[in-house]
Amino acid sequence: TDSVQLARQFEFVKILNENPLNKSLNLLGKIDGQDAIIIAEKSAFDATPEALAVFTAPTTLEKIKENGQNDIYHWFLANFHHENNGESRHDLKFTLIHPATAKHIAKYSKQTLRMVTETAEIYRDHVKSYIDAQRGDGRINWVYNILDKKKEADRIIYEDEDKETGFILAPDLKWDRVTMGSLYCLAVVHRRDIASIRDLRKKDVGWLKEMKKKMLAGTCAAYPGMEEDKLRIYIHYQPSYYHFHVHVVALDFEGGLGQSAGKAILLDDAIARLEEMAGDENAGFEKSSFTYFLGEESELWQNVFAKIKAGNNE
Ligand code: M7G
Repeated sequence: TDSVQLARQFEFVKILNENPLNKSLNLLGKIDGQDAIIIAEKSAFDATPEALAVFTAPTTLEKIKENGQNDIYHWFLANFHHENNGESRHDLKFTLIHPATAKHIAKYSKQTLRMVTETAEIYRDHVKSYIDAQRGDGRINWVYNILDKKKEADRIIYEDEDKETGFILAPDLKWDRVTMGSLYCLAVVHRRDIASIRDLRKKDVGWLKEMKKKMLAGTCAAYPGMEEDKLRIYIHYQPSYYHFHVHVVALDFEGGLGQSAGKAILLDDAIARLEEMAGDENAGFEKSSFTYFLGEESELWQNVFAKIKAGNNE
């Protein structure tokens, strides 16, 4: 068609924008001496045999390169379509969880989300015991592997070794460690007595502020070109893993639900809330309400909030 002819005449001038999460690319070019723009987007996965071949056909395994491993988690870079792409560029990143638990299967399944408010009473009567149980069953072994330097030790970006106030900063498994626009690192604290934001108290403000400063400085030192005010630092409530950790992510990166209201809380906002809180240094988030979303497949929804909702509707 005429349109195809037109597209074929596109002469590339420069990249206007690129987005690693949407896999989109905006290009400026010329056709017949006039400016032209191409807005390109990689198509979504489909479930055809060809699309799934890289995971189902062992013969394609040689194209897969390990990019990290910790406990039951293995992450890889791979070339999907282009045989001739060589080592230069991967076009697929994937994580393997094995053996996966029922909780993993629930977390990664498509599901309806529900907004809930966790009052201090609901936390005390239902959620706290759930969180305590999560900490016991090996689900955070991967965190202890990082803290004990049994895994990922070679990729630590920064460490504050203080056992009370220190932490280890390392790339998150979500990140390919190459694409600056999707920079994603994780700080895990050395102390093991904080399961979530619920356990933070006014007396923690000092080290939390220091931690934030060191996370910013450590990330920028490790990745030249990165600047402190191009980073977003937040925690999750609810998190998937109940050992206190903080996310540091490129501001450009559009991280979907993990960055949305109802899940992500800026570390600075958490600190400010603590500072403004009435009470002595032992006052903390125990008395607060938190509003967030849950998937219907999650235990918290099924065992706590769905029942509360059913009770309210009786
Ligand atoms: P979260 O807020 O507990 O859960 O964050 P989320 O997955 O719902 O965001 C845990 C973070 O740790 C996530 O960003 C994960 O990608 C990351 N992560 C999980 N595991 C199992 C590993 C790991 O073994 N190594 C590293 N480096 N990061 C991990």
